[in-house]
Amino acid sequence: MKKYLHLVFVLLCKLNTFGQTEKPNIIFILTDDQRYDMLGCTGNDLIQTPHIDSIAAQGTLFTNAHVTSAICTPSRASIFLSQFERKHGVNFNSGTSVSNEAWEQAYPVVLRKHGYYTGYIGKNHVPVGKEGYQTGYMEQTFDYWYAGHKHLGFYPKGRHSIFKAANSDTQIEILDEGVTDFFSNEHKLEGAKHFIDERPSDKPFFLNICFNLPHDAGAGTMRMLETDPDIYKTLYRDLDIPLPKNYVEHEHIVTPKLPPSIHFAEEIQTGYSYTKKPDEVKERTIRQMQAVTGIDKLVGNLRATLKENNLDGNTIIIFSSDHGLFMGEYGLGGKSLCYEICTHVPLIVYNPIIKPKARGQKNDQLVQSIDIAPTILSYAGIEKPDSFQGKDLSFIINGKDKPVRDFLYTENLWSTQFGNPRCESVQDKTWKYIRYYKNENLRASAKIAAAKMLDIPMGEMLYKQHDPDIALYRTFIENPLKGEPAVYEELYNLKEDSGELKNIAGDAKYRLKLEEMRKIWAEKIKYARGEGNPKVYRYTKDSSLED
Ligand SMILES: [Ca+2]
Repeated sequence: MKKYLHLVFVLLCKLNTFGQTEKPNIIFILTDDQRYDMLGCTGNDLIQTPHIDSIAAQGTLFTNAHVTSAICTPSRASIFLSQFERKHGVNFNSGTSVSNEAWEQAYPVVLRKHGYYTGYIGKNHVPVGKEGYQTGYMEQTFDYWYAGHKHLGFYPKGRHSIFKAANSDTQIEILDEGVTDFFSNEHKLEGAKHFIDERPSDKPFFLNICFNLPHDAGAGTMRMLETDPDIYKTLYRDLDIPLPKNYVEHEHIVTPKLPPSIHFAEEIQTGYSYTKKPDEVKERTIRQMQAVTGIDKLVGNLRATLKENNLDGNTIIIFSSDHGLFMGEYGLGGKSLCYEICTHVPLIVYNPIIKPKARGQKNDQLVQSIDIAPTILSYAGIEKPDSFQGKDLSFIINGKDKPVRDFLYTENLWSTQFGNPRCESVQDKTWKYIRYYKNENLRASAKIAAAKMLDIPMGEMLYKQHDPDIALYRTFIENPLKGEPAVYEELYNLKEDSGELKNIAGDAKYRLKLEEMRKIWAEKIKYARGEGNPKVYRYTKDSSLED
């Protein structure tokens, strides 16, 4: 009997076509600036996301998932490397790129080394290799590449030549063409880069699909063109869009959320000034909802493609966002701070082979974006590199509920002319402590005034990185560990105050709790920093036109 079974197994293996292997195929969809509440399954009653909701209904929705840094570049680097920013050392203001040595341990590279056929479609916002975005190094570390570095815009053809031959004009539909091309294996899509002639039939695949939406760099450039799919023209426009809970109109701000001495809120990039006016917030909300519904449609197409190709029974789908976004809560716009609106993201994992009783679960354990890579490697049967700082979540997805960690740690090191202070946060399900440092950055308004006076190009003045910036960023990393004092602290009871409205750090009643949280912060920041020098290269190119 054993012999017979073995024969059947061998025959089955031989019958495998692309992706039908013993190891699961894995697809990871990452959206950009999508808040936790921008899905039907996370409680949004207005948005239509049936396909993503269906993945959640058949898999695991993590209801307490947080990123580690709430801004594109460091958050995405953290996901790739399973490291806190304080360890990997790459941000818009760091003047650095991920070194080849560090990238060797990025999870897609590890998957490829272990026999996975790997693809990357969409937006990349992590500079990798000696000349970062310029060299094409990152591209070559995937087998299939149909992506652009930095922002794509809503109409990517004009911004990235790789997409110029696409049939569609709109971002989501262009990326959908890439997904179709990846699965067809006919290499028909002009522009897409294939680094091997065709996919080996006996390999499992990994596909990363990364959007530049609902990010405002995408949604803000929507033009409701005649040629746009209807979703982006008419959907949600007949609804009465409510303002976010805790929204404060700019002119009605009485007490700023943070002291003006540490948070220069007026220096925010103009791209986020729409949060000042209620009508503009509603317009941007509609566009974001349209974009997310467009992404949902792509997810529906993807699942249909998996089914047609008989891959649906062995393909894990993961969905998350790189961080959240203020839409005028507390009178604020943008992101990067340690508040829930910035760090709390949707995280959904659907694995078709898990037991029925583990399907459709909502799990509130404390999980982080750095856990995605170890979870992927675990399902792929690959040991995680020692450099990883995240945890394998597969036991939860498989139906076993137990704590992953005692506290979440998040941080903001993107402290620049645009006014945000450096801060770190630790939290469990009830208590959250945030710690802020002196903000000595030169203000954007001063740079803009000087640029105007001397006719210096604004991009050079605001977005160029120089060697001294590298040194400054290193002090941001190291100084809190060397005793730099906090100049402001916040303590919230998340169970009673999920909106983080009432800072009780100064309340004598919570003195002991505050002291306890400070101790936990000291422990967690040390862990986040890790040991040794960061594995980065000097990369003092323009940081980006926007974050
Ligand atoms: Ca982002």
